Amino acid sequence: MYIPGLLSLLPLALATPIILPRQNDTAIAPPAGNRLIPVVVGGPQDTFIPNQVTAAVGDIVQFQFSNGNHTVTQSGADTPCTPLDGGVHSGHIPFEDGQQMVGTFNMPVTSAEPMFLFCATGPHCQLGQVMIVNPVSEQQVLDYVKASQETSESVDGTSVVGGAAAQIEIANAAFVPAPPEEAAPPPPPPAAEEAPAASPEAAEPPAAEAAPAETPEAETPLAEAPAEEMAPMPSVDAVVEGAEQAM
Ligand SMILES: [Cu+2]
Repeated sequence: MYIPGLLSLLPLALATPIILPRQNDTAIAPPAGNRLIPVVVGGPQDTFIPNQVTAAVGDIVQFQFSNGNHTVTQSGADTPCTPLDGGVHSGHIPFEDGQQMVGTFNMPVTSAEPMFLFCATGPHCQLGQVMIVNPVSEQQVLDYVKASQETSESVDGTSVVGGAAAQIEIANAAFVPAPPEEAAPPPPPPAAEEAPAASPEAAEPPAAEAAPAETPEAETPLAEAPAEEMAPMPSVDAVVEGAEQAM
């Protein structure tokens, strides 16, 4: 009675494929549900980068907030730029010039279904600062961006839901911050309006004189010239101006 029962399992065991780990793979993806997926929020432009990610249940999307002041806020598929009831909201997380720590929002992925996210700051959503976790297609991302751009304004989120705010060192961030914004430029001198529009170009020293000096080097086969003795590379401007002189 025992043995026939065991034998009856044999066909099932033989039919089950045996998957051996492939140890020669150079890059072994971590198991699903165990990944930290970085997404950069803001920066020189009001964007999510990337604006679509594929995540398994249990993965954590780590939003890293670059320059500006942004949110990660969940909307419905058909209600762009408007918070979904009970949806994820990070609150507004700023990044200012010189900051050495980067604000993050770690969002555990709880569903493999598409998840629609936008930034609720000002007009950022209308500018296309939206993304989808687990989109069904690239077209769905395009459609969501376009639908967001067609809205007239965003609705802000309220309380922080669906993740945890934290910080990482900027050296470990997935982005390089935008260069510090310069102080407001000084007002133009009063006489500026009378100056011809072309005066800045005319005031530049002509670079054409440098071009003829390059000619002998250009005729020398590069391979024979030791690198130490080569003349410095002409600037792009000098090359362009030299070419213009030759025409
Ligand atoms: Cu934003």
